[in-house]
Amino acid sequence: MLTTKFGEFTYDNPFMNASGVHCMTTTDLEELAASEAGSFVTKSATLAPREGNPEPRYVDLALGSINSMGLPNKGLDYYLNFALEKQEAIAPEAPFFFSVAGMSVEENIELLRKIEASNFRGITELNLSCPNVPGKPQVAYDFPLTEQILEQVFSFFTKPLGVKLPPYFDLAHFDQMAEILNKFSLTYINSINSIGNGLYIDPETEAVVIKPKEGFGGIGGEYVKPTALANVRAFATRLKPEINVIGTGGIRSGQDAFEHLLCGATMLQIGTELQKEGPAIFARLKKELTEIMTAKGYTSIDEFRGKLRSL
Ligand code: RRO
Repeated sequence: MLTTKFGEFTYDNPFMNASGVHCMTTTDLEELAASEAGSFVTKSATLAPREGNPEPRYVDLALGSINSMGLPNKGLDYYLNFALEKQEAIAPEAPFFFSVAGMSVEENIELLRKIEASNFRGITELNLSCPNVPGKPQVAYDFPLTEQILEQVFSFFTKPLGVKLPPYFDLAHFDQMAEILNKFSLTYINSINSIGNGLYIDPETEAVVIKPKEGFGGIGGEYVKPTALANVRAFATRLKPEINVIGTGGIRSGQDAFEHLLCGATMLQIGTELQKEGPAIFARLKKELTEIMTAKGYTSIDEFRGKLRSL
């Protein structure tokens, strides 16, 4: 009932983690592989391991989360070794996702060259939207730079590739970014990363709640669902049909998942709510989405995907 075709691949269901949540270590990744998730993605990797920003750097909030992790990760080789070791055990028609996030254009190219040269047979996600490295603006808010990076990448990279995008807030920006993305053989785009540089205040202590960047951090969870739905819808209606859309942002229930699918998403990623509930969330989401579809008389996701009605 929840079977999902994504590019040339087929997954048991559309649910997976959002990169950054429950995917830092091989133990985390093994737990996702053993869960009811349809697939999973690794923490965005840099060439060298990084400690990330000082703690506290992630806080759960009543309506979501705020984070300024600062790209802590164990380095490309750690995740690539895991991927090469484990990919055989996973059906070739349902490979997992590998996220990379270089701190410069040159680092992004080097990361992707290493993946290209390896035996990795999965899907690669280039994160162009990390909001939390002090002094490094998000690449995907710089349109000419984004185009330049993609031109370089597609001059040598031949494996399935997607990009993780930040939220956009203006129809002109959706138009401009979609025009750039449509020039390339992308397998997918993933919308959205956290809404960058929000500020949460604890009124009791009169203080911010995370230590890095004077408390500024990426916002996720319930706060961001309308922005995420808008970005999924905007790109699903502007991108060429070969480019799939992964919907990420504010999915806590089967209803939220259903709405992302109506907007045109193909796979669905869970960040904040996975952090709060752990991998058992995937069984719950599958059950809730199945119940909604059954109540509406749908027997497959394809019957309603992208079919959001206008007034
Ligand atoms: O590690 C982080 O601070 C982080 C990253 Br790379 C990202 O892409 N999105 C986010 O909310 N945090």
